[in-house]
Amino acid sequence: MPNAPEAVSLPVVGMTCAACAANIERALKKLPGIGDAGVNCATNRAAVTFDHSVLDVPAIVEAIRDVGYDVIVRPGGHMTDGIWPAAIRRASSIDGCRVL
Ligand SMILES: [Cu+2]
Repeated sequence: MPNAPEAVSLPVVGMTCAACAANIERALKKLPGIGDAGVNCATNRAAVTFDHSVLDVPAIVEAIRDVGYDVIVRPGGHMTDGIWPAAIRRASSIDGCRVL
């Protein structure tokens, strides 16, 4: 019996335009165990469904970091809006796409 797919919505930092979102989406869809990946650069969210027996959240975060962006993950796995301002300031040092 296959495992039910797990869904996460990760806060991504460093995206500046739709091409950034498309880059991340493409990288995520290459991962084994990915059901679907939708990245929204306006909300800075990556919504991913995946098979937990094949893939886990750290591997997803790693894939996003591999293409040059970052994900806000707090120890314990919970993410809150309160940590956004500092994270967004830090994101300005990430070499993302600046061309619009
Ligand atoms: Cu971009």
